[in-house]
Amino acid sequence: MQIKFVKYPRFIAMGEVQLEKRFQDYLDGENKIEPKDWMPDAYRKTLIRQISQHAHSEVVGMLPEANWISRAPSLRRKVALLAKVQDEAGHGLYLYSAAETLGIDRSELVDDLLSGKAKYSSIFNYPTVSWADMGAIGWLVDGAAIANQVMLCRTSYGPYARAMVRICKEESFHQRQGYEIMLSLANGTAEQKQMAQDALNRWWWPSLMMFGPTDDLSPNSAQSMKWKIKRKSNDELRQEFIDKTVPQAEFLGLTVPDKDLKWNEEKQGYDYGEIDWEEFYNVVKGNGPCNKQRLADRVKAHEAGAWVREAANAYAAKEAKRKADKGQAA
Ligand code: BYC
Repeated sequence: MQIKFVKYPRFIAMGEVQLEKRFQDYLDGENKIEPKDWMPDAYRKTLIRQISQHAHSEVVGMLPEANWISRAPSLRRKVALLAKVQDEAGHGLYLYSAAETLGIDRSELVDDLLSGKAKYSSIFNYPTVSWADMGAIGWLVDGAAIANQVMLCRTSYGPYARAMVRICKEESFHQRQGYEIMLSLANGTAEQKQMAQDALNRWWWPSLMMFGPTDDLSPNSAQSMKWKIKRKSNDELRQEFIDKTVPQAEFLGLTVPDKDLKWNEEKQGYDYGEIDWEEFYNVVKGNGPCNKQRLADRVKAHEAGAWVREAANAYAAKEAKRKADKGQAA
């Protein structure tokens, strides 16, 4: 039998410690937490932090690719890239909605992004300098995103898990879209192949950084794993991504830019070189190559969209009044 874990009325008399124990037992029984269920404050805060950072990443993630929509080399490529970028806007919206079920207002989350207070994925602070970067982003960045997000389909918070199922389906198309661009370039002229190699050289290490710091230096991981928000650790996911992606690079005839990359028969996985964590923390702190530009672009887009928000609010107020007047008349 499933125990529905609500604080009231059954558990209202319980102390915080008892509630937390019941909460953990409930999670250990592989049950999902839903918005109206009781949850520790720290669980709520962790989810708001992670889901909103994820939403911001999707929204900022549109910028490096949007740069190439008007320069895609064919109508087919343009349509696919446009659809991908639109999907990312949609992912941002599902995720902001999931965060709102935890009792926070979307405008507060957006303000935190625009003021530079909130984090978003480090990967989107790198420039997209050639068409091959669209291939590398789809293949590597969306590939890394899938590795991370498939486990989030089983995360313990219901609205986040359900949003992730939908997002992952779309991410698979994004990854194929990117890999297909890489395949065409790798099988094209020597110059095109070189473009693909150059993109791999620049995106490989930042893609590995997407998984976050190593497990021993990840302050949030232990608790998030206990609460089953995260199902696999940063290092586990990074390893899975490398093991899946290296053969794909070989198939393309491209070289992964890591002289220490080597198959390890015993662990049945690749050993890889040291990640430049100084670069990672520098980017996360706001000093990456494009941080300032990305935020300025988001602020500009938000200001330009003010009239849409105002119109939607005016319409909602008008509808509410109409319903209230109708109710009074009845
Ligand atoms: N960049 O204790 P840790 C996409 C922060 S969007 C920046 O391991 P946690 C896509 C971390 O937030 C991809 N910051 O944290 C979109 C924490 O700081 P705070 C985004 C990072 O949360 C468009 C601190 O470092 N995916 O797929 O347990 C086009 C310590 O880290 C990063 C998601 O957001 C980073 N790379 O684990 C294409 C997935 N890494 O908050 C593609 C959901 C770490 O304590 N998020 N930090 O100040 C997660 O799964 C987890 O939040 C992370 C980090 C694995 C990212």
